[in-house]
Amino acid sequence: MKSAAASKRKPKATCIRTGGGVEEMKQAILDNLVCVQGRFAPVATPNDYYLAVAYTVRDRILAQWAKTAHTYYAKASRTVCYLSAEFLLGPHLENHMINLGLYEEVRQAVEALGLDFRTLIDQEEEPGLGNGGLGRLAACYLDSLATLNIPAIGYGIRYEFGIFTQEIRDGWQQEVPDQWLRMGNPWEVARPEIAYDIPFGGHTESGLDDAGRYRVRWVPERRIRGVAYDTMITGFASPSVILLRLFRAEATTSFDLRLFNVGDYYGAVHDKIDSENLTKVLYPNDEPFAGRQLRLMQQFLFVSCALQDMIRIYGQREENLSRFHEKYAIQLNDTHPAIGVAELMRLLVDVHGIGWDKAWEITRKTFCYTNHTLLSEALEKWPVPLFHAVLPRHLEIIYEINRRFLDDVRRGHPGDEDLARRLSLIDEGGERYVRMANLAAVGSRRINGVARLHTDLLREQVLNDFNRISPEKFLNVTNGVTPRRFLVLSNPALVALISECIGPAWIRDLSRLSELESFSQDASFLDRWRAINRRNKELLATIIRTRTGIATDPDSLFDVQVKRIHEYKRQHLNILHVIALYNRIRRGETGDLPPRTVLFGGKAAPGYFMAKLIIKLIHAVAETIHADPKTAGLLRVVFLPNFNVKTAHRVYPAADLSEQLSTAGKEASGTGNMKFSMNGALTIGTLDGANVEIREEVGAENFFLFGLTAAEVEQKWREGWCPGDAIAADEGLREAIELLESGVFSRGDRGLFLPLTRTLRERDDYMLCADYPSYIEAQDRVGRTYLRQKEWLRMSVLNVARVGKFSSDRAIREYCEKIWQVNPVEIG
Ligand code: F58
Repeated sequence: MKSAAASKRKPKATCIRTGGGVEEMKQAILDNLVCVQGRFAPVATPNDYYLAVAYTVRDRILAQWAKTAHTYYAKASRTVCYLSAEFLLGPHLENHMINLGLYEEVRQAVEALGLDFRTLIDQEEEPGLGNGGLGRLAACYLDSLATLNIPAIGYGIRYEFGIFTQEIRDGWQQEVPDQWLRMGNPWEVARPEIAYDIPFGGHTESGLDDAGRYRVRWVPERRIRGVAYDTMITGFASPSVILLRLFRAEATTSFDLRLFNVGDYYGAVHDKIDSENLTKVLYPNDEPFAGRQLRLMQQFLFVSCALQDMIRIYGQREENLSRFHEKYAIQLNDTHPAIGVAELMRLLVDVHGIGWDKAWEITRKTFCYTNHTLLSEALEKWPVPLFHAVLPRHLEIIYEINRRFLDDVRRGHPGDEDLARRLSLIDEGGERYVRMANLAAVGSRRINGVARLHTDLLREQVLNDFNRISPEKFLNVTNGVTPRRFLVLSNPALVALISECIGPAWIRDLSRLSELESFSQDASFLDRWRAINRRNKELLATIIRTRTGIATDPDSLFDVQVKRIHEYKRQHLNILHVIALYNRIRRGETGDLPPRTVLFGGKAAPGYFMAKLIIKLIHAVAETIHADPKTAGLLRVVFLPNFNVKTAHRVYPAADLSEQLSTAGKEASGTGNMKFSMNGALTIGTLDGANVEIREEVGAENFFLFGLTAAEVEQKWREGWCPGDAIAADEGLREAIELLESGVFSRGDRGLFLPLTRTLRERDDYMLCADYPSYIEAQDRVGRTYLRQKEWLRMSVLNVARVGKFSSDRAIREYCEKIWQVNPVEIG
């Protein structure tokens, strides 16, 4: 037997699965390479090593996840279920390293193995399971839920192909399938035992049950299985790890044995292939709404799986479902999961035998709904025949909800048939539609918009009638973004400087950035601030050069607009300014023009012709400008292809100017605007979405405002908006449009951009011509201010110091207090 002294001297046992030391992690990487991946070092590729590191980090997460799950189970905590058809997560590895506080250790372990850390990080394919703002917001909220120790789970769809990869050929967008799963996905755990058979189609039958109660039975035509895949979400410096549970469609039986036995092999596997198609691909349309059957089926599959999963978990502790709403707060991320209202009713009434009234009470107390758009063309409404073919029982339930709801409305507002018609869940003015926003509004306890202006407009316009009958349901929660990904991960040098000055507590409490204000006059601090921005621009310039071949000058003003391409976002207004600059350069009027690099990025919906033409326009203008020697050293225009989360990490920290140009009243919030400001870029923007609040926070003097207000836009429409007058009144605008029509930018082809110039001249739905003069004037102010570097830097620091409100932590706290009534839970 060893002596007590000897056993004390024994080094502490280390664990290569959970240990946080460099040596343990080095061992774990090599171990995973062989034992998990079946590779050996001499032939391992960078991707093999990336996977080995990912498994190493994942092990540490799983250990924490087990603790979190056990705590939530033991404490039976009230849980937030965030239902979203999209989660645009972005790459995981570095984010987890930061959150776990293991960044340096992992990096050292990787380097100790003789590997290049950056090469390895760059191997990761990002899960692009979203179109843009809405999906990215869901991902930011998961980060904050985990950081704040809120019991939560995200439910969504595991698309095999995420948002397409954008390639540019001859200036035109080409879509290439996104094969993010090609090399395997180390961040997910398949849960084949968590699977639900989801019915589709068929018909319903009704009758009395043994107890004499009226019951409806849905006899579906087919079933498709939804299988769970779990992705762990870590929080920053937090012990809790929450789950994103995504469902993948599979066939309920792999083979139709009847067909197989008669020798029809292909027929036998057809159903399998057909079923799996359901979650194959993310619909790449940001707007407008396209009523595709497959889309409705996708929505129902994940929502039904999610609700059945909640009922299963609830059933582990509770006997009957009468307190379901006490256990869960379900958030509908827009109307894509709104079918959940009818599905929960079906599960409660048809499957679990609860009476209608009690079921409706539970349902209404469970759901809350976030609206993300004011564009009427983007509102989801399904043709009744299509809806009936896919979900016949849900259509009956929706009719019944509607009948009772409209009875109430008529009792409260006798004689106001117009009101009842507008509130109805069914649009009956012509072809009949199911209105999903109305279903979500009726079935929810709270309804929120995503910025103050947006919520005000929701109440005044899109959901005005709901606001009339239930004003107490409405509230605003202005969006926020996670400072971990969009600052700590993307801009480490700035983060180091900030933490050196005010300590690191701001990362969990962004309002503390205000302590930076006192440094905004400190010359040596401003010098360091400038040097960091300059270095970030150099890095971006290298990326631009590699991807586009265009050389840009890091000393020029980096003027950036990155977001989905859409007419309402007005990338073409930006291009009109570029053309105006070009005209000035040609005339030699370059006096107060700082050198500029105008950078664009963003995808266009594949079927959106105008958006694709805007991408072509940007390329065409760039080509002409770059071919003219007069512009050398003064103006460069770049379209950075395939803007995604990974690229975003490089873009926001390198921007000087953030372009937020939407026509007032059109952009619900915007979140890119927050990411830019957080990294020290100044905003040129309209009073739209969250720009209003950003300007309020950073101070009007630190924001370049232009354009009509939402009320003025409305007023102009009422007065009869006529772009011709605005064009006639502004020489620069006339000149720019005429130049576009002259073929100068299209190798003499006068017709190429006519669809754009014609809409500007004839309709100008987004009022570019109305806002043009004030935009140009604001851009002139930008140029002049940029030449006064000291002033610019001071404004930049103040933007960062005052951006604290736009952390997703603040937003999630508001959801918890005002909407969900969910509290943090201590883990352990
Ligand atoms: C966006 N919506 C809003 N929708 O446009 C933006 O103002 C807001 O900041 C953001 O939501 C977060 O609240 C948006 O991104 C989509 O991408 C949908 C995807 C599914 C199809 C319909 C559009």
